[in-house]
Amino acid sequence: MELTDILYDKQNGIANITINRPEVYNAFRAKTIQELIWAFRDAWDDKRIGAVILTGAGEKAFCVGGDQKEKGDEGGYGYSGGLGGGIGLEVENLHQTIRNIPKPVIAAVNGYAIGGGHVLHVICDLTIAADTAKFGQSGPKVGSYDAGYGSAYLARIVGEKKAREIWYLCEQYTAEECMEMKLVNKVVPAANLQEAAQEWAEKILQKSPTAIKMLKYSFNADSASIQGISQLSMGSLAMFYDTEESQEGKNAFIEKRPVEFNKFRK
Ligand code: S0N
Repeated sequence: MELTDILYDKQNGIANITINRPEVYNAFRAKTIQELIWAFRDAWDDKRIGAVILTGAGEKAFCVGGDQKEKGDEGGYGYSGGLGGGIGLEVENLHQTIRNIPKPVIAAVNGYAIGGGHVLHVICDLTIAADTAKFGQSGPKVGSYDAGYGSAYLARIVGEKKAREIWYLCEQYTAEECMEMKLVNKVVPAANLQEAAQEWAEKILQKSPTAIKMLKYSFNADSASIQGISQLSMGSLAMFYDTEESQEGKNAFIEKRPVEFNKFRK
């Protein structure tokens, strides 16, 4: 596959995947998601690989979710391949691939992890954050939501009350605050982030691959039912994206103006 939206390399048993769209804070479009799925599957299939590191290019952002500028007037992200539950992005497939790859995935969060970008780090097995990183959900501000892993699995990590706060208020949280709520595993100075992620990946590589694989399956089993919730979420999102309410959120963000949601209250 010709890679335009991500960087991918494999060294010493570690696969490094970097979302490479820094001009839009590493927001993803349909092609980005396809490339990410391809890279995770390649790492899955490669016997030499024992761990994967996911990060973002530049210093500003890990990933800020769906690229609002690529969303079509009809609401969806425009990818017409028929995959992705109708939203135009195979996000649900990507989430499932990160969950199912039988090798730990470490998110190295180098800046903003917002919206669908935040969901990506939530799904990864481990998160190491730069001390400059910022975390949060923004869907309700821009007429969107992830009512699958982004909410249900998040609640398992931070608890129901905190997960509701994160989604209802759409505020941003520092790396230290995320450490307190157990949403990240470790906070390091920004300059040491990639080195810290490599160190943890190397430690994993010293362990029994079968034991690690079975542990990942076991951790996944308890939350496996969320996959069905995730499919429902993406299916409903496809319908929501076609509404005036959702489009008002997207348009206000692109036009850099205050959003006007009040008229949609029923
Ligand atoms: C990240 C934020 C907080 C940064 O703010 P700051 O520092 O003030 O910079 P800005 O000037 O706002 O941004 C810098 C440049 O980057 C562009 N940009 C930022 N985010 C996006 C984006 N998502 N899409 C396209 N471009 C983006 C800005 O436009 C700006 O470029 P210029 O100057 O050229 O205009 C702030 O930017 C922010 O809040 N961004 C929006 C984040 C966002 O709303 N993301 C999507 C949220 N969606 C959800 O939460 C839905 C849930 C979900 O998980 C999902 C599920 C399925 C499918 C898709 C999604 C999905 O993520 O949409």
